[in-house]
Amino acid sequence: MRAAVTAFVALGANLGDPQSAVADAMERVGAIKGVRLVRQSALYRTAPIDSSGPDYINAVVEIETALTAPALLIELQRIEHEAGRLRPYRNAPRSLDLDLLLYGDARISSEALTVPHPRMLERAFVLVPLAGIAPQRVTVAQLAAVRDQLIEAV
Ligand code: A4P
Ligand code: MG
Repeated sequence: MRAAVTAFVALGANLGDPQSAVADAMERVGAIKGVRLVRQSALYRTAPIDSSGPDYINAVVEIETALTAPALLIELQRIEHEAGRLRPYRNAPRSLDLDLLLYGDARISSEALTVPHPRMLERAFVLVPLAGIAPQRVTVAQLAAVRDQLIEAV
């Protein structure tokens, strides 16, 4: 069996009942075969960034996984699909968005997958929950750079 890799997944939703959608998705991520849920952040209410509609609920989970990054992405997309995710246009309001933030120390740049997630450093809705569960992964300067974005723990 492959050695387990530590990875971080960001969760976001702003349609329907986003709090339940994110809480439920955390459980579903932990239930993927080949994934162990190590830590889950608090849930945060955040103002939409480059997006429209109601406030988002965001969170981050740390996992250990025996899956490759592409295999993990497929599982995350299956969970999005099961949550009723539609993709009418980029950054549309969504019932559930799951993004792979970090996969060990891997740098991946394929058509389907870019890791580390290219926009994670611009976003308080990623950095604040990530800092809550893995403070060594986020610097004070990175947090300072997004401090104007509205975010509050639920
Ligand atoms: N893809 C490439 N790299 C990755 C990765 N590391 N993780 C590809 C996940 N997917 C990755 O994603 C489009 C394609 O990105 C996928 O087919 C996959 O192969 P998508 O989820 O279908 O589309 P999207 O959500 O519109 O794009 P994306 O890139 O997830 O959007 P962003 O940039 O993440 O922004 N404001 C608040 N407050 N909270 C939010 O959660 N989210 C967004 C989404 C915008 N504003 C937000 C929030
Ligand atoms: Mg996405």
